[in-house]
Amino acid sequence: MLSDVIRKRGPIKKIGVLGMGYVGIPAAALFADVPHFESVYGFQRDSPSSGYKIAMLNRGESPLKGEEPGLEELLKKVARAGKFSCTSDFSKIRELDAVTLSIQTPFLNKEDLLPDFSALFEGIRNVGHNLSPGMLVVLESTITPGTTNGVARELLEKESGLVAGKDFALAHAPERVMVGRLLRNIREHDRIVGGIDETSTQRATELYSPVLTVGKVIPMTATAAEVTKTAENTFRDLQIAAINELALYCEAMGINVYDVRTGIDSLKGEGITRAMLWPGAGVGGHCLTKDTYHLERGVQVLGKDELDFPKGEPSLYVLARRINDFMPTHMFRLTKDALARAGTPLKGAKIALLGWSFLANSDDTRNTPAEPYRDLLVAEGAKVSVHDPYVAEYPGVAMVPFVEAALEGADAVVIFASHHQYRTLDAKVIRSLSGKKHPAIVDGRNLVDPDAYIREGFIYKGIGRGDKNSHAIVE
Ligand code: SAJ
Repeated sequence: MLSDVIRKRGPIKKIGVLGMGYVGIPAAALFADVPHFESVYGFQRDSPSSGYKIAMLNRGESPLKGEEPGLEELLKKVARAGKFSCTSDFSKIRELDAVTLSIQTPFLNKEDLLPDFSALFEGIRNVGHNLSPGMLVVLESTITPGTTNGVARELLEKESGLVAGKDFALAHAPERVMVGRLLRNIREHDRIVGGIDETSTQRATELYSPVLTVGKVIPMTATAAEVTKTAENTFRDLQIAAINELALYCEAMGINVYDVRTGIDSLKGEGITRAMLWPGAGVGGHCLTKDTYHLERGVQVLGKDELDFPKGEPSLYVLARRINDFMPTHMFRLTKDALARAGTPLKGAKIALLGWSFLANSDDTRNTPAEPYRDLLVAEGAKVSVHDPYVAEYPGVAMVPFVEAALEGADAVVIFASHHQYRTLDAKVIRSLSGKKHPAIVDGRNLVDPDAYIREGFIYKGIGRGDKNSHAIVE
């Protein structure tokens, strides 16, 4: 019986975390900070692109560049205390009681719903190869429903020769972190814990409970945990698509979506929530841009003969993805229209693109909506100069270190991320840097006051600002 094997092994003391990224690094540091956990290994492949993290982490330094309150201090503390170290030697997994995997699970092809599990499978094989009886394996990555009990279990059993649920415990405990608040999210969000059986759920609960301050463990089956995670991101994406569509409607009807949003949001009380999110220039990141497809694939694989759904109708969730993926194109059209009002052709126009990362105040550029937007401009012969206080370089993109350099001679200034550095942008200063009679300002995050720019002779365009987008030009 697995419970006997685990009882013989005793309480969890030594832990390993595979994948030193936005999820794995804070998770490992928090495990290492638990007094009754003896030691934590962070496992990182010593690859040309990310091997540098190993030495940094062993010095107690965080390789994450965005603002992460408390992470640097905690890493220094646990590294100096000798409770946390980073290695590329996966054979050390043999010494451990529990291993978690926080490895990226992008999609190869969204149309065919084909996920790219190559990195995750490599991690699972490394664990399987070094698995011993009584160990706990937890998948934290967001995965297609059915993966834990399916291919992950098979791979571990094949590599180890052991049997899940009999010789070792296996669970899915999806991460729920957002860049900029990694430690707080792990401590304060409730933790979904889904074992392949009751004993696995209990063992995983033993691992996560000590890290939680406000949050509590919510136990369920492994597949329910996979659906919970993919669905919560799918629903968020759907909420964003709903307000983005409303923003497009408001532009067409000549009204301000933010007035409407305030109105709808005022319906409170009686348990009524009208959780309105915010329209914008697009949805990026590693999560909302793909988790819908994990859910879609899950129902196709697990529920293929059971699903009762209106014939020929598209998935609401996939439609939401398409609406959110359309927003960078809409930003392109707003830019083109604004320049046309100034009589400036796109070909040869200088565009200052402010904010390359997908989220405000972060360095995370995964699936940034700014990229498809920039590509559309470049295809039309525009010259795009990109500034982001958190992103110094990006393959194939001309990043400039100072915002003034991007604004110099700009025909249009376009806001894609609402970094707090941009909150103090001044219309007069930008006008003089641009040197144009009627520069354009295209606001993808409702960051600027339209009137302050219109007064200075700018041509203003904003997502959802139908009330301003056809304003009279001030000469
Ligand atoms: N966005 C909008 N409007 C909004 C909110 C976000 O346009 O009202 C855009 C953002 O600009 C960004 C994208 O959507 O480009 C994603 O933003 P996000 O705030 O959802 O950030 P993520 O993707 O890092 O975080 C989500 C969160 N999921 C949910 O809240 C259900 C987080 O809790 C998850 O841990 C994370 O995905 C993940 O790792 O799965």
